[in-house]
Amino acid sequence: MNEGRYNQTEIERFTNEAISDGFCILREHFPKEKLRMWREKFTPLLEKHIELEGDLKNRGSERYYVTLPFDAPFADEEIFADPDVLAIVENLVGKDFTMVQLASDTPLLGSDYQEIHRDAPPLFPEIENETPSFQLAVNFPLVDVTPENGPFEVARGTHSVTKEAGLKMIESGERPIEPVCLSLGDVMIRDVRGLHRGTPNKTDEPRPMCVIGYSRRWLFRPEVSVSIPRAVWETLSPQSKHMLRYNPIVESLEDAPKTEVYQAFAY
Ligand SMILES: O=C(O)CCC(=O)C(=O)O
Repeated sequence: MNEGRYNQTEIERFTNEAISDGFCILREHFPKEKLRMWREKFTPLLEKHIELEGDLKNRGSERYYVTLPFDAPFADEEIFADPDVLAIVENLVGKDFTMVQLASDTPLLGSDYQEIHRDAPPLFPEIENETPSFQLAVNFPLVDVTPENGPFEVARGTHSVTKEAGLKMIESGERPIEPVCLSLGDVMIRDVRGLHRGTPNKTDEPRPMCVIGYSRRWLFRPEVSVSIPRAVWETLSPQSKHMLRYNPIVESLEDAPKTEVYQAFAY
């Protein structure tokens, strides 16, 4: 039973919005103070990542994908097991869904427009129909997202048609690609097939956007995972353990992969 901010009717409304548009937004949902603290802890992680990544830059120039360590402050059930978010996630991808990813996307000054893409290949490329949702991204920024600092752009309804059909809808103007300006605390739940792109950050400040991935119970995504330190695992609720059940448990985060394994990201 959902014990969040929203009642069942409101949860159904968000769910229906995500089914028709490919995404829904819960405004002012996560506590700003907590996210400011995340930003403070994230800054040195980003700096270290940039140093290690060198010339790879697989997300485009001055744009970085950084996995967040599953430890304080990021391994926070108030965020990844938020009751409203999980109620909508379950409506969209079914019971026994799994959490497979906790990471961030950050464009810096010098970043550019990405190619319009999806984050997952079609489940059944041999047919011209799309299925209901099977992979979701829950996004929330660590700063206010403005037209200047590189808003994520997405075209409504393109998750439920083939990529080719979606691109035509964008080209004809039937489904324009629109910037999504989220404020600190806002949360977007999206089907990763919605056609989207990153845009240039024209400011001096990084624009970190967190991403939590949730999948249908049968979907295996070897390109992402959450390395869970045993000591953190022991503190988790039964619900969180169930959701995280396919992820590796490590003795220490030192045993987690040092370089990002999620390299192919655009389909
Ligand atoms: O964070 C963004 O602005 C979009 C990034 C993105 O779509 C990606 O790197 O796949």
